[in-house]
Amino acid sequence: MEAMQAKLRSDYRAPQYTIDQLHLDVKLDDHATVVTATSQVIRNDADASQLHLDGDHLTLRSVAINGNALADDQYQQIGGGLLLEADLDQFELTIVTEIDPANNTALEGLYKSGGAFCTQCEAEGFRRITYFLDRPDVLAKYTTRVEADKAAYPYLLSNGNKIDSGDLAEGRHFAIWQDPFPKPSYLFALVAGDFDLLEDNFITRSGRNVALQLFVDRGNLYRGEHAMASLKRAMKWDEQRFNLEYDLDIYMVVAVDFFNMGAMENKGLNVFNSKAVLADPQTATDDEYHRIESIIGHEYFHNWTGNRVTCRDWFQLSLKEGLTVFRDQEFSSDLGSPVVERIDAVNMMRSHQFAEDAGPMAHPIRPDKVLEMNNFYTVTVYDKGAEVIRMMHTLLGEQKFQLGMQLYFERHDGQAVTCDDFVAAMEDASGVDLKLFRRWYSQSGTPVVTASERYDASAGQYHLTLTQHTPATADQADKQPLHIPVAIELLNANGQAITLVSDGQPVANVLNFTEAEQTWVFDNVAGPVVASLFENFSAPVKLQQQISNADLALIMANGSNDFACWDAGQRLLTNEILAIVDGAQSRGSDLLLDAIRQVLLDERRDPALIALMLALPTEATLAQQRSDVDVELLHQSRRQLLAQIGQDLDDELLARYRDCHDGEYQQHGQAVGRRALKNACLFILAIAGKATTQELCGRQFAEADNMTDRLAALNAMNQGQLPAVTDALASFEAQWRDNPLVMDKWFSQVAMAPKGDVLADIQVAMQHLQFDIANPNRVRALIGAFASGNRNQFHAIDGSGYRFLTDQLIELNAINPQCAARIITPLMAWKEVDEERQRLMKAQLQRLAALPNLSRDLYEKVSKSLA
Ligand code: 7MF
Ligand code: ZN
Repeated sequence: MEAMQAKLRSDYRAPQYTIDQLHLDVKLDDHATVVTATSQVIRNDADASQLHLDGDHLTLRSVAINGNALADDQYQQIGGGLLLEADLDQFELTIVTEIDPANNTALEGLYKSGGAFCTQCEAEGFRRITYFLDRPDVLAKYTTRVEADKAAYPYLLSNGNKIDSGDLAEGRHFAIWQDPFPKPSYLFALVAGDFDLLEDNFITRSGRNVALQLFVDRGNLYRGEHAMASLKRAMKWDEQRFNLEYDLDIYMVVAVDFFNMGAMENKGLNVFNSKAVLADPQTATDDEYHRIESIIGHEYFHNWTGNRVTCRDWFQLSLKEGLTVFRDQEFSSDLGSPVVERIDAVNMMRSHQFAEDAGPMAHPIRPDKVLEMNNFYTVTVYDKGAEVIRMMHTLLGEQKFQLGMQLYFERHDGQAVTCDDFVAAMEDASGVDLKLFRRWYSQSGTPVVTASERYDASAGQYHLTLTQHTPATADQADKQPLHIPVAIELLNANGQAITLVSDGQPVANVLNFTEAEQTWVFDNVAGPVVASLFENFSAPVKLQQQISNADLALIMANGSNDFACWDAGQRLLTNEILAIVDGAQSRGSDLLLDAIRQVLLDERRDPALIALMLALPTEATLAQQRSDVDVELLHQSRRQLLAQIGQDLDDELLARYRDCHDGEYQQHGQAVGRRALKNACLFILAIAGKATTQELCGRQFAEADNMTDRLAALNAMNQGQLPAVTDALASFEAQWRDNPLVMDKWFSQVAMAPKGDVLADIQVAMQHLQFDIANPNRVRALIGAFASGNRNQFHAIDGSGYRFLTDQLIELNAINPQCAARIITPLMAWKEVDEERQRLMKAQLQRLAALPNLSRDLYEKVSKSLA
């Protein structure tokens, strides 16, 4: 079947024809939108005589070259696309197609979201709007004329500047938009609807005035203030840190309710999932405030890293995504707490990316083989991609890295380029050799670095030997050594870092680890030291190091580097949980409890960091440490340790809780950190299940003046399964049943209840008026939260969790394949569990494989899982 053919990176060929100008005329109608596309086509390859255009779900009305309609034998419709006789060097191509936006439940191309028309074209959605060269290395200047009913769709938007608008007969109107920058089709956007408009402006560094417009559902203006303020911070930060200024006179952001992802960076007209824009203290948590700032930043930063310089082909996706995630991480870090940002990113890598590397979808950050491109918007391409950029930043330093960025834009502004072009710019601008480093782009898998240490007291020398080994992955058997930057500190008995000296010279604290095995010798070491390796997670690797729990506890409580303290704590907690799993320990050690007590009592430490230090490694992260781990035993052991911490340290936790329980709600860094610590304490106390906690949770739930505190109390009751949770859930539902975004939190609470009959509650929740399987936010909040956030129940030994997820996937497969493919991930991870569960999981994957209408999205994942 042609549609199921994978594409190879090595098969890239420059396009035989290109299109440098496109005029689109879109007459909007629910079921019969008519699109007239007039392209200026140029032949690049003199030998070519046939033009193949991509197309998908289109009804062709007519096709003409230079104004002459083509006869039936001058074109062919094949595999959704269009093949034309085109033995001309240059011509005008006019194609009229008809589409059905109201029945487009896949939410790709042009579709209806609530009452509005909107588009999503990345990666290959433009071909659902018209026949086109729908590939990122074809850059055209767009002019778009939009026409619709005026009363229902007062705003008609597209990329660039509005150059004309007016009224038409029969209550219709039109607007014409012109985008001066050539762009690939995936950056095209069109929106038509009735909105409230929040307006502001930004004066660029060079003094230009940029109009900022945020379009939201009517009645939600005040919920857009935070996104608007975030946008202005992002614009300023990009000028200051990256020397990059916005390039159009208008920047529009539209919030829509039906959206497959978080947001999209369309030139001058970002489209956002409403949950990534709307926030007020009553409905959004601190995490959501933070996430909105970071997504607004991410999409804005794409204007240079993605739009001005784009990808040559989709295998190069990390060129724009890894780099833009790195930039949004730096933005959050510069405006907030660097260590908190780093911990968030590392948690993401360890719990999701390492798991992806270990599973059937393993791929390098620049994949070699792709069946459905939508399946490669992954934590590997995004987050590991950002880690790879970060390693270059570590190796070059900020100054040379910025020289590299400058050279990258000098060379490639207005072009569609490759990851290799980016590395070459970094290399040429800095003089740092990145030849070996490039392997990070082609090799998948998580390297395991093993450290062995020796202290030579008589010579005052410390010897460090590192070996690296990357285990085979599903996609690649053979692995080679990588260029790994190892940030190191040597800590003395007091936990203080000593100066690094080698051969009598002070040396930098980043080691270049490039071979399978390497040894470093440090001089002037007066006594035994503990090596703190991969500080700030200087490389995305797993570390194996013999280090005693006593040393970990010492670093956790007294280390001078915040990240190292957190990391030591995570390692210590992991050791203790696994010791309980293995039956080597029946409870957490005094050493651990003392270290946590010290952290809890530390008045100088940032409360936000303490909150993170009190969070145990997730079951997903722990499961990777053991093969065939017993799901239930792991869950119970982790929970038991948490409950013990709550019981043994109840006074300290309660004191911290009270201390951080502020009066009036404020939305700024310090207040957010204090709420995080307060709620971390409450959570642990709730797991310990003391009667007094019940009251504490109940009071916080009832009296909270903000969603962070209210939801934290509800979540604590729910995870602790305190009796009051039933009433609290009912009262939450009664209060918020008309607000779908808030109801998503309720759906997730229902889905994540740690109890045996959770599926019955989920089935009831699916009947709720706000539940809609066609809305990806609802699906993720309920079904996704169950499969990925309630590991123990998803893996129930009767197979009910697997069956339930599969039932939903079968339905979603026909509605929205992309959404289905996003939530199948937990079902693919059968390697992590015991044989009986493996059998049950594979049986459900077989059920999916047997579907006659299995989508390409699911086919790729299911077939890889069963291979
Ligand atoms: C922050 O990358 C980090 C990642 C594609 C859609 C947004 O700008 C994007 C789009 C997916 C997955 C994650 C993100 C995005 C998409 C995203 C958003 C904010 N180009 Br799919
Ligand atoms: Zn992005």
